[in-house]
Amino acid sequence: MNDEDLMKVKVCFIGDAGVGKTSLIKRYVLDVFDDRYIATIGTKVTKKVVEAKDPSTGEPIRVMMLIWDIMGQKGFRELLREAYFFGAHGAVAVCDVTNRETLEELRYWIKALTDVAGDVPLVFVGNKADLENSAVVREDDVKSLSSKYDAPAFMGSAKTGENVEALFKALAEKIVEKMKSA
Ligand SMILES: Nc1nc2c(ncn2[C@@H]2O[C@H](COP(=O)(O)OP(=O)(O)OP(=O)(O)O)[C@@H](O)[C@H]2O)c(=O)[nH]1
Ligand SMILES: [Mg+2]
Repeated sequence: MNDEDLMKVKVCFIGDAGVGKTSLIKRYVLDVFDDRYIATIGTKVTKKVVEAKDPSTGEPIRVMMLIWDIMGQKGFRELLREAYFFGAHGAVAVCDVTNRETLEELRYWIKALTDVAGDVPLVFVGNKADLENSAVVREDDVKSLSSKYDAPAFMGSAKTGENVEALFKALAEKIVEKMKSA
């Protein structure tokens, strides 16, 4: 199959500044990690073909993801939401497990997204799970929020790579499932 024939979907990474959105995308696309923090200004779009399984048939599927890495500075959320979220098919909601406020803030990120893009499939990630000693957000905390949106939740780490592939696959599958049922 040519790449031109692939289903193309727009996916947004949402969550506060510093939670690790850029790092998760870099781990997935380039398989690298950097300890330095360089805040994203505006947005950066990366393409990657995600290999997953059709949830209804079990057949392998390939989805071309246009991954929108969005700046987490809250001051820009309302200002830029139309530009960022228009036409999104799904989103990855990222919090930092060492910072409880970043989990609470996800409600507002999701509201901004769904106001523009509608009720699109979501996947939740409690990132920085490698920092066990300073973690204040537990898997159950992330799950209790994600269940309100009927979304899967993962504890993950851009640093170790834990669950990074899994979260992209899970989102691809949710998006395909939703498109088929529409
Ligand atoms: N220990 C650890 N550090 C991480 C992890 N993911 C990201 N970081 C660090 O957290 C900082 C912020 O990561 P970014 O990926 O730039 O965060 P962001 O969400 O893109 O931030 P904005 O672009 O400002 O919205 C960087 O110093 C990263 O190295 C992780 O899984 N574990
Ligand atoms: Mg960033």
